[in-house]
Amino acid sequence: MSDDGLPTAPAPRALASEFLTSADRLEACPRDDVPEVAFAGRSNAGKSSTLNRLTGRRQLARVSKTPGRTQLINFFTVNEGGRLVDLPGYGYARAAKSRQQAWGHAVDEYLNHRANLTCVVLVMDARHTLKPFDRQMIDWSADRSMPLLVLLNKADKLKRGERTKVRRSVESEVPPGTRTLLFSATNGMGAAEAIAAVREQLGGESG
Ligand SMILES: Nc1nc2c(ncn2[C@@H]2O[C@H](COP(=O)(O)OP(=O)(O)OP(=O)(O)O)[C@@H](O)[C@H]2O)c(=O)[nH]1
Ligand SMILES: [Mg+2]
Repeated sequence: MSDDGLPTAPAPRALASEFLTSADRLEACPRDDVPEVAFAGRSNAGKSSTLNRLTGRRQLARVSKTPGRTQLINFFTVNEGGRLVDLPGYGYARAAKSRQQAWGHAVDEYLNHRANLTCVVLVMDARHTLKPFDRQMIDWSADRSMPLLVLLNKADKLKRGERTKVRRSVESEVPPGTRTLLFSATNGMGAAEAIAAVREQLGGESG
């Protein structure tokens, strides 16, 4: 029950998932026979943490304080159907240039040629304004009419007033109708909405 005596909507179930495989290039990806929702974003924005939150598994995807943790494209099978895909972060400055380019190439290929990609979840650090990579992803999605979900992660680090400001500012820069959520992989803010949105993209019931 909520404060006003009305029954509260039940929190949606997490997207129970298992690790499937990793790939370092498009040809090494598993068969493209089920829908995939991919998590993209700058290095250290919290893509892997977000995936863990949405799956209800603390250590499904590897998380690290050091940017550049995720170096391969990681696939997770969602038990109720479809896959979640953890992409290496963009802009990990400390990796050797050649390796940076190799990862970037794999991500580009994945995004541009993966036939079963149904939605991109752009994970951003809510404390930073839109960076060039974020703008590129937003434009790229709009050009292809690819559904985009923007998660303003680490919102637990912002005061309430700052959160509202960030959300409005990002909303003014994304195409109308783009879902933009304040989110925290750490404390679960926005997780219910994000789970519902991802489930819907994977072809399941959003409720
Ligand atoms: N306070 C706070 N910290 C977070 C949140 N999400 C992630 N972090 C922290 O941010 C750091 C990076 O998290 P990751 O999930 O590894 O980030 P990533 O985007 O997968 O990073 P790469 O794999 O390097 O691209 C870790 O220290 C996390 O604990 C959040 O919602 N709030
Ligand atoms: Mg990661």
